[in-house]
Amino acid sequence: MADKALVIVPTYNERENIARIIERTLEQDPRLQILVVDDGSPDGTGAVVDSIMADNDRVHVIHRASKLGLGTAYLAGFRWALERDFEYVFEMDADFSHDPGHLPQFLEAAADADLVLGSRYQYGKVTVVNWPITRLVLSYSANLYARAITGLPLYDATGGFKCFRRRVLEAIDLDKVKSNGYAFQIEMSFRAWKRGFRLKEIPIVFVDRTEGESKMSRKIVREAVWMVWRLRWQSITGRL
Ligand SMILES: Nc1nc2c(ncn2[C@@H]2O[C@H](COP(=O)(O)OP(=O)(O)OP(=O)(O)O)[C@@H](O)[C@H]2O)c(=O)[nH]1
Ligand SMILES: [Mg+2]
Repeated sequence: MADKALVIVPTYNERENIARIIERTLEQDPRLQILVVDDGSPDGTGAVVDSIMADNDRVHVIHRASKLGLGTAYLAGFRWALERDFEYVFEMDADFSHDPGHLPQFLEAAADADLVLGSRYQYGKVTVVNWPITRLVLSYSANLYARAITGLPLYDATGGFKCFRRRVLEAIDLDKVKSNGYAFQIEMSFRAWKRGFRLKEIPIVFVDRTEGESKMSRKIVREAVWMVWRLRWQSITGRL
């Protein structure tokens, strides 16, 4: 069979979403498998995954003891994928903001790209549904800012729906990746771009979550504000 693909889904209290997101993901393409990285969700998300796994060998889980953040969850997932024979490695949220229906478009785009990014702002067209205007303005400005400071040629650098070719994850020194929130997305793309990999954005429709609670925080936003300067500095001084 053709190259295997792994969709990594970090979860913290996503009990209402997790079973459906697994089902909707796997039905998109026979090459797809899913790895849930659950941080000991108090609502029992991890146990739901365990029971689904019991009779589906395309479903995998990493249980972590406590809420350690999105970035380290993905790093754990990347390492897990690299220890196995996956050619495509996805990042996707559990809350249906990222529609699994887009997964086949990513796979198609990845045929001639190294990192495919789902974009909410491609060519300046906003494809976000149901966000309060304040959140949209924050996210859009954060992207203008990130682009200005880092030079990353992306309309949407903070989005978290993306597909890495294996070679990109192999080339990046994962131990050096320090950010954990939205900055994590910028940092991974920046490192890929600086190593000369081909980045490609595809438009996605991003829908605000309807189930479960947001984990967005001021701390995550603050981290992104200074991290772009750190990346720029490291890049100039050759320490990236
Ligand atoms: N494992 C793990 N997953 C997390 C953590 N924080 C958030 N997540 C998951 O990461 C994904 C994105 O988090 P969200 O809370 O949706 O963040 P967001 O999309 O910026 O905000 P909302 O959509 O408004 O909730 C979801 O699947 C969360 O369950 C964490 O510390 N650990
Ligand atoms: Mg979300």
